[in-house]
Amino acid sequence: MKEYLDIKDEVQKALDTGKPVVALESTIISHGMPYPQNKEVALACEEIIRQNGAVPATICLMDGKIKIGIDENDLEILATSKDAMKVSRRDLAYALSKKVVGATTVATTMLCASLAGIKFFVTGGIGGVHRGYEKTMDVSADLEELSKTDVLVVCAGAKSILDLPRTLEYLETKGVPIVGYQTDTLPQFFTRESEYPLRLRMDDPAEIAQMYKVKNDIGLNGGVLVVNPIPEEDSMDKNYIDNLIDKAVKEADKAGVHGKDITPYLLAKIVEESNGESLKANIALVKNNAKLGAKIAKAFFD
Ligand code: PSU
Ligand code: MN
Repeated sequence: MKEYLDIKDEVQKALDTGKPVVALESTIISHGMPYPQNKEVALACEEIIRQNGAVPATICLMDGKIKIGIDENDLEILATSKDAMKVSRRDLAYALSKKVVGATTVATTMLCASLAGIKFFVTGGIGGVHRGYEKTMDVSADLEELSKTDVLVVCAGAKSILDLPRTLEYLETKGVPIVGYQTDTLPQFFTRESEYPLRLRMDDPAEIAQMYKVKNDIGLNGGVLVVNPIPEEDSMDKNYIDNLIDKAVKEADKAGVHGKDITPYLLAKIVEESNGESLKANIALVKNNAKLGAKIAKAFFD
């Protein structure tokens, strides 16, 4: 396995000396945001993680290796490449054996982080049960990964491109704890609240770190999902964004987009239709998650 891992020195050193490391995914860079904002956000998140006392490790695939921690040159490739492969769990062996440039999803980033011994991971939104699931059976591999891989994931909830109640049910069935950070309802990515109540709430990063320690101590397998609402000043008007997402979902259906292409298609449509306003919100919430993720990781090792 080691021959497939290319761990940056700084990251390896932090892992060896019991310092907090926070992983970041690359699908958000290659397939989630346009250039150059994708690159700017990736750099900003790494900086925020450092400022909050942890070492960042952006994860991707290059030259037949899983890169754990990248440099600016790698980032430029991920941010500009038109044919970076969106790599979910099922694509991982293929992408490594073919030595393609691979952007890792939440599922694959969790898996790779855990192979490297990283316990914390920050992203924007996770995949979930798609709307129209009854017809398509489209459930993101992210949920299955959360059920079996020991990584704590910080996100801003999920977008209503998904069937949110079914996503919550799925995670409950799979035994994934969802911790609302300073919230009692599932944050809906662009907005802070939703009508979907959460059962677990914690208001302090140290409390979350403590819970994660207990989970590890008792050998409970699987991830923890921490949902962190977008900052008040960056949140969008709920009606406006919900309507726009409804429209995008209908257009995707009409255009026959499905499978792994549907999430990137919807993300791009939403940015386009909102004239970039949604992108601003997206950037703000990812940075906000980077800060919380680093704080939890730091508290875990203190
Ligand atoms: N949702 C977002 N932004 C994203 C993604 C999802 O709001 O960037 C990306 C993540 O990488 C996630 C992936 O893991 O899309 C899910 O894709 P799928 O639904 O095909 O599993
Ligand atoms: Mn899918």
